[in-house]
Amino acid sequence: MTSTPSTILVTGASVGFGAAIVRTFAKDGWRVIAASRRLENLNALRDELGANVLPYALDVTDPVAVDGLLSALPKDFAQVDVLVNNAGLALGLEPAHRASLEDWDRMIATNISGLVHCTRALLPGMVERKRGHLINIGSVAGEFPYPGGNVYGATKAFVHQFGLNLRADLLGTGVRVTDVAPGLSGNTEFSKVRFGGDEAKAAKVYEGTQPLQPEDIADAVHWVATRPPHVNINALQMMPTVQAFSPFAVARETKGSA
Ligand code: NDP
Ligand code: 8X3
Repeated sequence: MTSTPSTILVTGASVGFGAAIVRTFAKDGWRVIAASRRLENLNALRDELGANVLPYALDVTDPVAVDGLLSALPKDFAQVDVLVNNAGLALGLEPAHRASLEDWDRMIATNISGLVHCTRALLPGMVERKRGHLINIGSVAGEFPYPGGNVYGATKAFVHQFGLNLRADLLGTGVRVTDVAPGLSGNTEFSKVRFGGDEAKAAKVYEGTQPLQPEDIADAVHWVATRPPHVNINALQMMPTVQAFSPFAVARETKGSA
């Protein structure tokens, strides 16, 4: 752990990566604000880990709720050193011309606007204290396109570029920014959410693989957060060993077709 007890705020803390990140930092003695919509899950984390975990009901798509976040925090938790912008989701895997516009809007509202609003709310305090770290959960989907990844992948490309642009703005402030970009990861609700609650379809995504686990991502987040203050990890991309890249796809006319 770093020299003084530090405070971390994790969005999307109720399950998956977020809950694992809460566990890792709480066990390392940090004060942890665990934020997401499902308060009962966050309360269970507090019961499991102790009073250094503060459950906080938050919908990142609600700008008023995000704006009120800082002033609502108790004094002990109000100086946030690390913000992990983890709340996010993918909806659907349809090609762009058949995808739901409503799904697209919700991904943009959560993965982009939610992340931007949380960042804007906490950044001034970090700059004032000359101490802070924004850790954004991107994805390999932000760099590598795949069929059906359309808006989801584009939101994660935004996460990556926003982080780099923040670094340009924050030069000289001491505030760090990192994009942690995982690939195929199991034991979360990600695919269940993507497929509208269809557990069987979600399970197929991981069949016969050994995907990354939430603890692997929590470990990476902890590592980037505990580098010495003069070290900024710009991006950390990770995949399970069973995942790699495909060749370019080429559409060919069959002989005889016009
Ligand atoms: P999960 O579905 O397991 O967790 C998503 C979390 O986000 C939940 O805690 C959920 O909590 C929260 N959340 C969703 N919408 C909102 C909202 N409007 N306001 C606040 N919290 C919200 O997914 P993962 O843990 O797998 O994913 C976490 C992040 O990692 C996401 O950004 C995802 O895109 C990214 N990612 C996932 C990968 C994977 O393969 N699993 C790989 C690469 C990146 P609640 O419902 O309680 O609000
Ligand atoms: C999640 C990984 O490959 O399902 O960001 O888009 S993927």
